[in-house]
Amino acid sequence: MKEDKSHYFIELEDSYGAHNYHPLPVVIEKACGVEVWDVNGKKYWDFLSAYSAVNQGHCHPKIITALQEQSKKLTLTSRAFHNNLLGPYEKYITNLLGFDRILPMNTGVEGGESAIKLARKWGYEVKGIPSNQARVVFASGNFWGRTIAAISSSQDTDSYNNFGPLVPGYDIVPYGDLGQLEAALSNKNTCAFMVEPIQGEAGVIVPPPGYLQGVRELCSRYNVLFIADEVQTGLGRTGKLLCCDHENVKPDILILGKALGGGVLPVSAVLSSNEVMDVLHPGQHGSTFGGNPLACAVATASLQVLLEENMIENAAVMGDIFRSRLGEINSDLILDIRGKGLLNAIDIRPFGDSKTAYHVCLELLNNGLLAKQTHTHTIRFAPPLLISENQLHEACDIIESTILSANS
Ligand code: IF1
Repeated sequence: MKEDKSHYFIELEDSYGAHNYHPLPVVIEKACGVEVWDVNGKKYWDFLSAYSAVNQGHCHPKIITALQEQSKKLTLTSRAFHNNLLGPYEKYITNLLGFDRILPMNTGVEGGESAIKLARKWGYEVKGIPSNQARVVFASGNFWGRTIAAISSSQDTDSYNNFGPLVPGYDIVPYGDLGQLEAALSNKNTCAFMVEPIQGEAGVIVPPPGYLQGVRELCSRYNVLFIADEVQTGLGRTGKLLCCDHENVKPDILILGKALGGGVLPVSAVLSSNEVMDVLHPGQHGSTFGGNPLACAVATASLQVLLEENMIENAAVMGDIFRSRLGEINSDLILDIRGKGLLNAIDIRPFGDSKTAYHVCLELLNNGLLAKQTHTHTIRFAPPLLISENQLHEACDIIESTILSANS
């Protein structure tokens, strides 16, 4: 019996790291495309993609080359000086996505914080909201990161409990409910509504058809900025370049992150119009690493491979096949199947002696597929967007056999 090398690494993390996660018991050592290998050499299909930060597949050669080549020349100047990568990247991404300007940041939550700062300042200086009275509306079930501002909009006690005092000036409305949204937007002090086009952490919650068009119309009617948090849903994940594209809706502010860094660097971006971006003047916002040349090179390659290798269309096609395969699984454990493109989830009925989605994920792990549960009963499935049909069927065979045997 070969020794399991995982324990050594798991025990080191347990001894020396903060216990802010409860990972599945697997230690990954190598990855390529849709596949990862643990320290024992066992292969797994990656159906989490680092929560959609690896849309382009692990260690994509073009992205790695961009990282390697730029890192030999120039990695960081700070914004105290110009560099020869930022301007071309800013032109490329704003033209690609149809916005006037980009505010380059690093993590997704910095993108959210920056968007809220922009919206509040626009509220005071353009909409005319009285000083310190600006309100931002969020949808129930939202998740946009772990900073104090982000957890202040959360309804998940684990996210905010004992981290107070929280940020004031927030209102929460039910996700998908345009009537209650209108009531909140009609408040003259409301400057923005920040929403995920599909809620990721909440469990891949897809809003009713027409919701995003309704959001767009109401935000325009009440002169409120529509902020689309596409950190998880953006960049091809749902089978369109942006999830808002499913309803042909353009937000006033777009937040990108995760896969913008191609799975190799934290890169995020806030994109908007001149009217909104022009409220920012030198010294009013910034970031040491925001817009650094290495991130610009990696983000450019990350966007190019999505388009050049047709990963977005592939996500749409493979997503349809994936959901139909899940629908063919003859098991009463599956209570719901939902998603768009390659952002999907299933709800698992509690089974056996109080077994839940977590136990199914453990069995999937044993059978060679990595997926993670969220909120006890939901399993999110989000493989890299370049997955082939053959790979998808192999993975679906594992999911099917695992679910059919889970309750036997
Ligand atoms: C964790 C969750 C996903 C996000 C959306 C902004 C951010 C995220 C829609 C912030 C980040 C990450 C955070 C990570 C796990 C993961 C996650 F389960 F926590 F909620 F994806 F669903 N907007 N989501 O999903 O981006 O600052 O992390 O770069 O905190 O455990 P970040």
